[in-house]
This record gives sequence, C-alpha cells and structure tokens, in this order.
Amino acid sequence: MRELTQIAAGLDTAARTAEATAQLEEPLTLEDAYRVQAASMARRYERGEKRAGIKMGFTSRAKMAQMGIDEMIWGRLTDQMMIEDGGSIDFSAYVHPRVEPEIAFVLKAPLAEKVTPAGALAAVGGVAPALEIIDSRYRDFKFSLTDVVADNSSSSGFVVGPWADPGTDLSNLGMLLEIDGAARQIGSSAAILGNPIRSLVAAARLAAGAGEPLQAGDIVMAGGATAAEHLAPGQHVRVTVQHLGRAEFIVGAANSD
Ligand code: OOG
Ligand code: MG
Repeated sequence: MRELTQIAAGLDTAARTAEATAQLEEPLTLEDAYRVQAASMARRYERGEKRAGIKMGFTSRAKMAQMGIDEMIWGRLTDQMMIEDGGSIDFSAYVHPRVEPEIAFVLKAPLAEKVTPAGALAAVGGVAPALEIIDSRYRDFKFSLTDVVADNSSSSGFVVGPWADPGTDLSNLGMLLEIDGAARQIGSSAAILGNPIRSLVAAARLAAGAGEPLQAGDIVMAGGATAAEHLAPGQHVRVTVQHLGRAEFIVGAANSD
C-alpha cells in the first residue's frame, strides 16, 4: 500500500510540475492502478480541488487504435481542470498536451450503478460539444493500460460548449476538430460506443462500482470520437458538433514564469 501511495505522489507531482515521469517499473493490477488514481486525486482534493465529474476513455475504435489499448477506462475530473469555453490554456502547465473532440453530459439527477440508456438519458440535464485536453504524465506519451489508469487516464483539462437539449438524437452527429481553421479530425458521435449515451451508462456503472456514484451536477465526458491531435503554443482549437454547436480555446504561448 505504501508503494501505491508513492506512485500516486510521483504521478501527482509530475502533473503539478508538468515534468514527464518514467512508465511504472512493476506492472500494477487494474485494481491497484485505480487505487493509485484515487490516491493521487485525494492529494488534489486536499489542495482544494473539487470533484466535477468523470471522463471516459477508449470508448471509440479510433482512440483504441491510436494508443494501442482496447479496454474502456475512466478518470476523475475536478473544477480546476475546467477551461472556460473560448478561454485559453497555458502551454507550459502541460507535459505534452493533446486534444480530442468529445461530447459532454451534465446530470440533473443521480445515477445508480445499473441503468438503461433510457434511464441514463432521463437523468441528463444537457449535452454539449466538448474538447478534452489529455496530457499523459509518462515520457513520450507511452503507457500500458494500468499505467494510464494510475495516471487518472491522462485527464488534464476539458472545455464544454453551450448545453443543448438532452432530447437531441446523439446517435450520428458529425464532429469536426479544427486547429487554426483547418480540419484535423472528422468523425461522428456514432464512433463513441455506437451512441455516446452508452458511455454514460458505463460511466454510471464504473463510478458507482468505485463507491463514487454519479450525482446531480456531475459532468461526464463520453470519450474521444477520433484520434487526438498534438497541441502547440498559439493554436486556436475548435470542435463543432452537428446540432449541438461549438466549443473552443486558445493555446497560450509558452512562457517561463
Ligand atoms: C488516455 C485517455 C483516453 C479518450 O477519450 O479515449 C481518452 C489517452 O489517450 O491518453 O481520454
Ligand atoms: Mg478523452
């Protein structure tokens, strides 16, 4: 257990200082990897960060293929990871950030461990176009399944656009990721488990299974619909989701403070 605490501290420090760390030497079990994630997040909560919801990972083939991992994972989101729509991020606060187009849900009611897609939808207060900034704390963005789980599933920042009517059919919405006005990834919400609502069903199961069931007010990021793109200082990044709208941010120039 002491060793897991140390791994958690190491990953938390890597995130806080934006300095890459080596992949874990001894492979963890999946259970221990989630224990490390919880312990590293506990350090963030102790510093005053507040729970904001959860993110799902590897819910699309495109993401699985890009990273060579084919199991769904999840991670925790905090208020400090939230970036205002249209706002900017400080490039130097990240190790080697990437961005991916997603869909976000906000809940108006709690969700039990076992829910149907219709039951999950009934608890949704809004859906929105979203961008996730992922930033593996591991050198070269290379990791195993348990490495990335321990590292809070690379979660690092998220931008949520305007909330739309949860009644919108999410089964096949066009999704476009642009950087500086040029199309970089084009996909469909169907890439996310056939329909992003299935990602919310899985999120409810996984969060409740970990003793932290989804609550009203929680945001759930459904997972990247396409492969992720590298970020660089000065970029303007925008996602457009058919019928839902847009979310965007600017990558602030690198500065040495
Ligand atoms: C792991 C996180 C995966 C997604 O949306 O599939 C993820 C990573 O690719 O670093 O956030
Ligand atoms: Mg993601």
